[in-house]
Amino acid sequence: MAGERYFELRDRLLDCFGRIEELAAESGVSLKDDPDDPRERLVRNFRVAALGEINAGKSTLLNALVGAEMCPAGPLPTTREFRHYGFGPAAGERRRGDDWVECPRQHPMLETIELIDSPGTNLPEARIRERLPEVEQADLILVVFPAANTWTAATWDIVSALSDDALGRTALVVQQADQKQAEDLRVIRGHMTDLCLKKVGRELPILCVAAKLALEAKRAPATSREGWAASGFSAFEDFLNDRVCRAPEREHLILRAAHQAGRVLREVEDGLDRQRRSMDDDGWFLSGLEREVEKLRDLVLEESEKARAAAGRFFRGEVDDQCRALEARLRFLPSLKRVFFGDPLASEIETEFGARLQEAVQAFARIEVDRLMEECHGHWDEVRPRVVDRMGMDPGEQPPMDDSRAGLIDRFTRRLQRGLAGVTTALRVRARLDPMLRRRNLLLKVLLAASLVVLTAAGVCGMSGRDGTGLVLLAVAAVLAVVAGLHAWISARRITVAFREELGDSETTFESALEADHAEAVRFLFREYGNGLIGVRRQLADRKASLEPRSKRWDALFLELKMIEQDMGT
Ligand SMILES: Nc1nc2c(ncn2[C@@H]2O[C@H](COP(=O)(O)OP(=O)(O)OP(=O)(O)O)[C@@H](O)[C@H]2O)c(=O)[nH]1
Ligand SMILES: [Mg+2]
Repeated sequence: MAGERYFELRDRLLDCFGRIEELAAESGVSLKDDPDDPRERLVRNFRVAALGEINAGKSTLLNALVGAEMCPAGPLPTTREFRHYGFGPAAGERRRGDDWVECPRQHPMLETIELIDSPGTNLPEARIRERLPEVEQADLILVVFPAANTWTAATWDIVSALSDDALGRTALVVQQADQKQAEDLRVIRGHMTDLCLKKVGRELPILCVAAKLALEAKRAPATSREGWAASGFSAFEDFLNDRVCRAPEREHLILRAAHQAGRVLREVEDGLDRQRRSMDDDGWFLSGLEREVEKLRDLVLEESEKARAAAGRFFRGEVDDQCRALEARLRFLPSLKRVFFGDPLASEIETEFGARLQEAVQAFARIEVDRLMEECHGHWDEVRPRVVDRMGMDPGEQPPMDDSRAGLIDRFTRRLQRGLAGVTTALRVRARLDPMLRRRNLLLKVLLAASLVVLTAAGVCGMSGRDGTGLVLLAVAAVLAVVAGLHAWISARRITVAFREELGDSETTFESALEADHAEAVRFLFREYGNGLIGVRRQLADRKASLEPRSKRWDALFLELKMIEQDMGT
């Protein structure tokens, strides 16, 4: 098929160019607008127009090209309007004005070469000149003369009317050459060349063909070998092929399109390079932010001594409360009851103290989490606009800590309470209280028992009439009871003071036991906070990963374009 190689190259180039643009769009590379995109004209099919007098054989010539009876032809004036044959379903035929018909046909040749048939130049109603600007757009204008009459004035007038530019794309065809001898044709050529020089001042290519024979040969190739040879159509098709492949304007267009594709490809390369660099920079920027978070965490850890001092205050408060509770329970009457029915006070105080410390730690955790979250929010408010501004990604309005505030407090508390178990054991509340209480109870018991024994003896003396002895013993019993009361009061104070002192000394034990767990809890909270940036890192990694296949596509397109350029040069 005429121009097959050219159209194959053109289609490869257009396809490659399209994919280069797709890659540019996907890579976010904005391309400069080219108001003079050669592809608009390149994508247009090659157009061949036939002009000439009635019965010159225009329609038969075009039919011979496609090898089918596509254009109506006959001995009477047949073509009465311009008929433009392009590729498409025949049902799409439609008129454009009263002298132009668009005639789509499913013939494969029309996919690349379109044909324009015209009414005879000497047909009275034909408005050839009016349509001439449109016909001049064709890539090849064939002016057809019947071999029997190559000097029809109407047709030569049209040749004279063609623009200089269009003349560069014009050839004269002597049709029905089978009706003339070779010698006659030689003379005819000579006359036509002279006439051409006279009319337009330049020589135009002249081709002699017998299209009817060529058409018959194409339709029945086996039986018409001689007819094909006599038709001179091979030379005509070679000429057409050469025109399609070497038409200077088309050659120029395809070259420009190839250059433009190369330019766009370079722009894409620059764009991908820029993106790669900017992603590396973004990576550094993120590392900077992560270091900031670490610094903030270390600052918080440095200041945690203050926070632990606050925890110490909590501890002191609890010790005071517990001492007051202890003192109240060591009063004389409650003590009396415990002397005779057993004394679980030490274990009660230990359990209560443990529970109060748990509560204290929880309150401390609440305050700490609030303080740390406030720090994190403050930092996030400052970091977020920087990330949006720099990377065009929004890391979210809130620092995306996995847990809610309640969850964080719970985890923080649990971590601190791990250390608290050790503290409670180290404080040995029960072990400290127990011996003191036991000593006190023993003395109380002895004093009260002695008082009771003496009281009983006083009663016996009274009953046996020894009133003097009875009274003395009664006094002794009273003294013993008073001593027991005094002992209860004094020992209660002493135990409370000793208890307070011993627990007070444990404040540092409490603080240092919290130290490691508190630091770990702070680190854990900041790890959660720092995870907010992991989402941004992940997005950055995805972006980076998407560059890899694009770079590979770029390489493939580069090679493809080079091969097209090489094929264009051969
Ligand atoms: N002998 C011979 N006759 C031909 C040849 N080509 C066309 N004819 C005949 O010439 C007549 C006119 O052919 P068309 O192709 O219809 O001519 P046309 O220029 O399209 O004519 P209009 O459409 O009327 O303007 C037909 O009867 C064809 O059979 C040829 O190569 N040799
Ligand atoms: Mg015709």
